[in-house]
Amino acid sequence: MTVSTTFTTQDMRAAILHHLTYTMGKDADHATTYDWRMALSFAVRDRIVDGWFASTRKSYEAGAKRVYYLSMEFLIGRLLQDGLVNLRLLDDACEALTALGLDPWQVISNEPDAALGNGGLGRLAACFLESLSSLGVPAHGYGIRYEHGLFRQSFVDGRQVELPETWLQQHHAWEFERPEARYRIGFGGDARDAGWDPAEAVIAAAYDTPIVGWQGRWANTLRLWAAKPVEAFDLDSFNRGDFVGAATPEAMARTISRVLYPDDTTEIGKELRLKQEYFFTAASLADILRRFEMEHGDLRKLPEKVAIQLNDTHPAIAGPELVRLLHDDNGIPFDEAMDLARSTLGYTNHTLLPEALERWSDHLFGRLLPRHLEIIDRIDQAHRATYPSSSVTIREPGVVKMGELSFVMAHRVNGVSALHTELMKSTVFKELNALHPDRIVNETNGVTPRRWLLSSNPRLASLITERIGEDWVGDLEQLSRLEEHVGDAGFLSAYAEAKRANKADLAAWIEAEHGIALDPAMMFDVQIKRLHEYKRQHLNILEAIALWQAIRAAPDADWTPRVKIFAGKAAPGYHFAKDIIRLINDVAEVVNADPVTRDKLKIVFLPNYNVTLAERLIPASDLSEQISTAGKEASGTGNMKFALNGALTIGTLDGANVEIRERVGEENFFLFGMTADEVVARRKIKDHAAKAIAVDPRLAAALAAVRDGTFCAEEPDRYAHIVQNLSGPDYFLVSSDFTDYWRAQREVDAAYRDADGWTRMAARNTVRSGWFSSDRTIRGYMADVWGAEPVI
Ligand code: NBG
Repeated sequence: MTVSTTFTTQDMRAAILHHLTYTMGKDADHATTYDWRMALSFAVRDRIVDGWFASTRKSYEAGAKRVYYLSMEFLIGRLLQDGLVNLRLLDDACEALTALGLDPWQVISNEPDAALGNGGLGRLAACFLESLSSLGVPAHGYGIRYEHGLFRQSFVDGRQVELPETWLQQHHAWEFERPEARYRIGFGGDARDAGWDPAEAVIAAAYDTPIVGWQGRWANTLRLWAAKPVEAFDLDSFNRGDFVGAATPEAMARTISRVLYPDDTTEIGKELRLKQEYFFTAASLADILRRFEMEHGDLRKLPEKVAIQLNDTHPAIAGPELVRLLHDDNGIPFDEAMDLARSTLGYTNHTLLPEALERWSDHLFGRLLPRHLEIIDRIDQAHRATYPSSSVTIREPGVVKMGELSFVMAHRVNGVSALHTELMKSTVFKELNALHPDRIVNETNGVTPRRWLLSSNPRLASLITERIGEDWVGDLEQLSRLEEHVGDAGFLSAYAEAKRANKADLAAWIEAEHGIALDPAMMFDVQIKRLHEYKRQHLNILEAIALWQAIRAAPDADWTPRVKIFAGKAAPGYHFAKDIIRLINDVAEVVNADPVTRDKLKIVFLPNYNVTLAERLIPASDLSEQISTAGKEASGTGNMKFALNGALTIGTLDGANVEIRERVGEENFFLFGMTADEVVARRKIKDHAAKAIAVDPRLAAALAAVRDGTFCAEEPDRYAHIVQNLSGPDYFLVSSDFTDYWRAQREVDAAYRDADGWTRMAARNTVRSGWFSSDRTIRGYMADVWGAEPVI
């Protein structure tokens, strides 16, 4: 079923022109870039569809176990280049477009970046779908077709401004609407003995996007649900002249799939959010059971044929909903229904931050989902009856705890890095782990090498292929075969040249888009991720301020020129994080204008961070900032992308940094800061921040500059609260880790001055990062959680 290799540039050209004419209804003389991009997308999509059907047929023929990945977020980014790369049609497409007189990259980059996620959790889901397809595992992703993805970020006077994101304003080339796949999803009303009469309902309507794997050998489906009204339109109201009233049902229903909640660590306790969660989970389960019954019939075989993974607690309602479907709707005894549901479900925890473990008021919960609340109480009672000495509860007076619910209703619970999994066992799920010692497993995150190396870093990818052939694309651990080349001067200089060229491209792009000139010889020091106090962008900017002050004090010393590049969004309601963005922008303005330091230190905050920008930045980075307070970053996946692309990490022993360091070698990693245990101990020391500041004059001076308005003369007090925080409570221990961070940064400077030594370290990062492929992660889930097998 491999995609035919006989598809040529000629065929591609004909296919593009065909779709331009008959799908877009344009002739070549009047076509816009959008028309050409859509025509190309349809031409590529055609190539995917045959393999997609074949995969579906094979899954049915094999009667294979299917994996269902339920996630509120799929941060898929652009799909055209992905499709071209995985089908190996990129060269043909570029040649065909060039022959048609077009700039291929202009056409390919016309695609909007589908931002149906906030950050790592959503991007992980997208990498997993691609790996599931590359491995040939029958799988579906299920999520929400948000009309508006994550907000578009711009800066006004250095401040973050949020604008609506409009990816669906243009037709989405990759999706197929499925009018036959519609489910009625109820809310509210009354629970009655083993039943439920919802008071209102909406329709969940399916839209399918094929996700093609490496070499087009397999394609799975991402099914996203849009909410629609049961009755499209209230004609009575309209005829009475009440036009607004007539449109109300539609507007109310649509609200459910209108926007992605712009927060990835704290939950907004909103009714709408709970509705979104139930909406997509219930639609997905109904769809899963429909497919299962068609194929296998006997619901008691569900766990043999179906594995459902809950991506964080957002779909946690799947536990009680599945019990409801099995028991209320299909008459299976309650306890058996509970066991069947548990054997089918797995739960992935992505954070230990207490504010992110969802809790709902039982009042709200009972109002929206009265029958589910009853079921949850029965689950809770059953668990307590089995473990009478335990104090674990799912429901407490006033609240329903989704973390506990997910744990109790899943046969496997996993963390996303070794450290995170151990912390889960010893903190949030300590008691549950003692009751169910085999339930928690670790599945360290990974990233797909197709997008994050082959497609986004073609220079490095070709160098690797030149040396070891191209099997590494489907088996990333083969990168270790490059180990012997790391001693080879020819390889190293080609490696350095690829990085240099990537940096030159990025510099040219930044100059063209943002008018900031960067010298590619400077070290590109990059921190890109959501803004959060635990991720400590403020530690990074404080170090930049201290460095600026040090350079000013001794301008002729032997400084290592560097540019600090930041990108990332803050949740709109997270004021402290937004102030950190503004501080970085303010500092950048002053530092970049300083003639004394200009050639040695630059600071750039690129707006509107998204997957596409990450693909641009990571291949061009020298230094990867992974500086979270130890114990707080569950895993990280950006850290893996950087290491794979030959950026050295400066980082704490947090999340997957620990495993990255173990694999790339401690001599190829700049470690600093307290460990997770030391963090806990340090917090107990009275005045820990003040004590740290008292012994480090650099930190004191940097904070003083922030405090006295050096970066905001027009409003000197603008950042007083930040300084106050870092001098007082400093929960994330920025001040206490500063001194060691400064030390590690100066080691980075020294290492970078030895260009050959640096390249060797960078190359070792690439060569030893093969384990961080999401193919490896998926194999882990298959073996430890799903019991699923590939079908190719
Ligand atoms: C995030 C963690 C990251 C981790 C990703 C993917 C949430 C709730 N968690 O450290 O913060 O890499 O999940 O596992 O978004």
